[in-house]
Amino acid sequence: MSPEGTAVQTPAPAAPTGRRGRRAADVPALVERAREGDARSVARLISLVEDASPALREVAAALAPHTGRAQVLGLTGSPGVGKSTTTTALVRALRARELRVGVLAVDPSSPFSGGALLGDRVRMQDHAGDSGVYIRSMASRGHLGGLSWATPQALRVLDAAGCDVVLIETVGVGQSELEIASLADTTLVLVAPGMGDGIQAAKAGILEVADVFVVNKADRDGADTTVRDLRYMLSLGGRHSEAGHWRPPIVKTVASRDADNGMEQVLGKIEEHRAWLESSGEAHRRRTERAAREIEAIALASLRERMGDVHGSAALGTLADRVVAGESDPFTAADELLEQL
Ligand SMILES: Nc1nc2c(ncn2[C@@H]2O[C@H](COP(=O)(O)OP(=O)(O)O)[C@@H](O)[C@H]2O)c(=O)[nH]1
Ligand SMILES: [Mg+2]
Repeated sequence: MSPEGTAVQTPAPAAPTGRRGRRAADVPALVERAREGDARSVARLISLVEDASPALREVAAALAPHTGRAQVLGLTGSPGVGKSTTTTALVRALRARELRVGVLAVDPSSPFSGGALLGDRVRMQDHAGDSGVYIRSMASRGHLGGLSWATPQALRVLDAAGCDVVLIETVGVGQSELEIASLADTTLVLVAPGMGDGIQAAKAGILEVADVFVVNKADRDGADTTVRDLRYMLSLGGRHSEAGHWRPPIVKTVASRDADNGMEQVLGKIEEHRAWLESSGEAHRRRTERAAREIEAIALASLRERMGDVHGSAALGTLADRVVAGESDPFTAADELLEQL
């Protein structure tokens, strides 16, 4: 893997739709090189899936036999809690264990929002010269969270490329934390003292998605109060209190420190969670659920595309006219539309 190839730190393309007008890809060769660790091929494959290029199906089929090995870790939490800093620190800790690591940074805010995204990218550059790390910023393409389409495919690329661990960073806003939880084997929810996160977490249903709570910025006042708040909320019940269920541990970290920053403890809890996932059968359940969601998202996108065709041929318009005229009802019309597909 060459250093320039490792700088997979391509900014999100501004255009909302795919096709970069490149020559057709030699997919089998790209997959072969990606599996040998060529970062440029990994980057190219991610671009192909991200752009929903015509080669997408061929890429997906070529990757399939080589996937299912990577451990997927999701990091979510409010802006500013330290997700990018923690991601960087975890990458360092995982690299110290000689594991190959992939990072997908998904920022649902526009690439034009500047500051935060740029900051993320600069910090991530810490690892840009390291040949065992792939880092990729994902565009969110406008739709909420942006995870449902391209991220699972990018994940497959990194998995097939031999990453032992893939970290997905996403801002915890509504839908996206649910999406990340469905993608990840283990979801880390980050909170920080003094951000009102405790209350926020309860509101946003973050308690339900957290496998491990990380109270970052533990060098600041109020970290113990935050831990106590979280512990109290966990004691109130929810799925975690059922017998045999995983109880999310709470770990304090100072991600911005180079040493003694809590990352070893975080990795320890992730390992415990992984063991629980395997022994409880939950690992298989989550992976099946993940595949089902992927299939569903692709099927829905395909359905919508075909409805567009119907729209083009005016069939949808005709049905709509009949509903407006009271000659049909929307349910009957929808059945008719589906039959025509
Ligand atoms: N004091 C302190 N600051 C931190 C810590 N972790 C991150 N930060 C700072 O918090 C700010 C936001 O961090 P960032 O990782 O970009 O947060 P993100 O928006 O969640 O990705 C940055 O200025 C970091 O340097 C920490 O443990 N302690
Ligand atoms: Mg960030």
